[in-house]
Amino acid sequence: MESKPRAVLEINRYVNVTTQIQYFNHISPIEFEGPDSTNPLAFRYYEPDRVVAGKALSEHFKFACAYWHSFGNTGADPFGAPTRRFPWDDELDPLTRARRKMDAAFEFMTKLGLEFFCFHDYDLVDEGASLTESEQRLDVITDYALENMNASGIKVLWGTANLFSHPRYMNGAATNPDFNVVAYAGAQVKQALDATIKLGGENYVFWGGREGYMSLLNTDMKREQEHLARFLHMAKDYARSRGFKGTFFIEPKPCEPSKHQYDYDCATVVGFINQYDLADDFKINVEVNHATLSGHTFQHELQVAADAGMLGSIDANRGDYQNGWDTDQFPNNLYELTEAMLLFLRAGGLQGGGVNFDAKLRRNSTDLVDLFYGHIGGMDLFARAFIAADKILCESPMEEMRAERYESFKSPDGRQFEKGDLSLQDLHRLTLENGKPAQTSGRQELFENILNQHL
Ligand code: XLS
Ligand code: NI
Ligand code: NI
Repeated sequence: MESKPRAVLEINRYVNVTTQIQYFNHISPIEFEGPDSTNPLAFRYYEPDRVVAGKALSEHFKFACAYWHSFGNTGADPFGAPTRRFPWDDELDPLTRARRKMDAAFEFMTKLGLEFFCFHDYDLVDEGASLTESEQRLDVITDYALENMNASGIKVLWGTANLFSHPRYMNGAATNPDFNVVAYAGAQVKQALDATIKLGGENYVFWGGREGYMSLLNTDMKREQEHLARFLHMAKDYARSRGFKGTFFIEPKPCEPSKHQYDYDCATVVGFINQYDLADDFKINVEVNHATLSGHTFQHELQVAADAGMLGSIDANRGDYQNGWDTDQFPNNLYELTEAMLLFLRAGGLQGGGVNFDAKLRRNSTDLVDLFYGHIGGMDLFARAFIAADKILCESPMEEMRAERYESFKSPDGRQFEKGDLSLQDLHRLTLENGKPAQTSGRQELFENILNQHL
């Protein structure tokens, strides 16, 4: 096992440079201690510098913290009040509150060794009473973010705009039937892009929670989708004109909050990107729980994105097998994630993106330390699954067995078929010549056993 020096772990600032405030002072930096460790605040598998499949684990994953869940989710649900009171929320002034929240976020990420974060515009600071006030607040807080980023080495994996919480978006943002709302959404995306570019964000995400419909009775679907495409082109053109070099990701989700969302799943988004000529700039951010909501496995969604050359980034979490909504739990299923990591490795990893923990604590996990447990578990699981997947690909017969199933296409006729040199009449003639095909087992149980034997 080779290892190489790790840039970001050299961060040595666990107290905010300017304010000296600490929120997690009872927690020391999380270290790798190996599988036998009994310390709940240590990594057992995630060793950032460990080189697997040609690169350090930290480079394969580019783990990111989701600002909205980790520092914004208070545990409120439709049936009950918040269960978590964040200490920084005691500040009454929105900008002071935003700064304290950021102190907490940077202390947390530094202690955990998270090298990236992702944000919505109004995660960083509360939306103001007007567009101008919001813009002024974003200017101030992004200055503060830059100071913290420079001091810690932590970077922005992607930024995005919250185009779903405010009531003005109840009928959609880019797909709203009211042009004035579409324009407002555009203004907000311009500001979110400005913030992302200012912070050196590596990518920009569009998740369209309200881009869809509740009833076709009152909806012109074709027109709304054309508006969405136009809107994405405008955003891309603006960002490029400002020198943004990163990738735009669309994050599919079938429903919730809208009954039917236009970015239903990866196949839908691949079709949309191609149909509207966005393929040079747009790829996909695949979220585990959105995959399962759309009736697919996460593995299926990764494969669809990868096959289209659009596997950009991952929102890591998991759903619940018994209920049908986006529970956004931290990942914990080793078997499923190892299968996913096989596809990740075969695809050559992510194009531009990373692994963002779009995951929230359960409502009854109420301590700040629970944030550490959630992320440690997720990071360890990814590392463990990845190492297992790499072993499966390098040491087990799985790849050969998979290739063998397609062996017959190496025959002269099979090759001709793949090249497009056979007609339907040829298939008819060949079948008359060759007779009935022999039965060939798919060996699914054996494939599953091989996977299990490597966990
Ligand atoms: C919600 C989405 C959201 C996006 C960013 O379901 O996952 O959190 O990742 O807007
Ligand atoms: Ni997400
Ligand atoms: Ni989600």
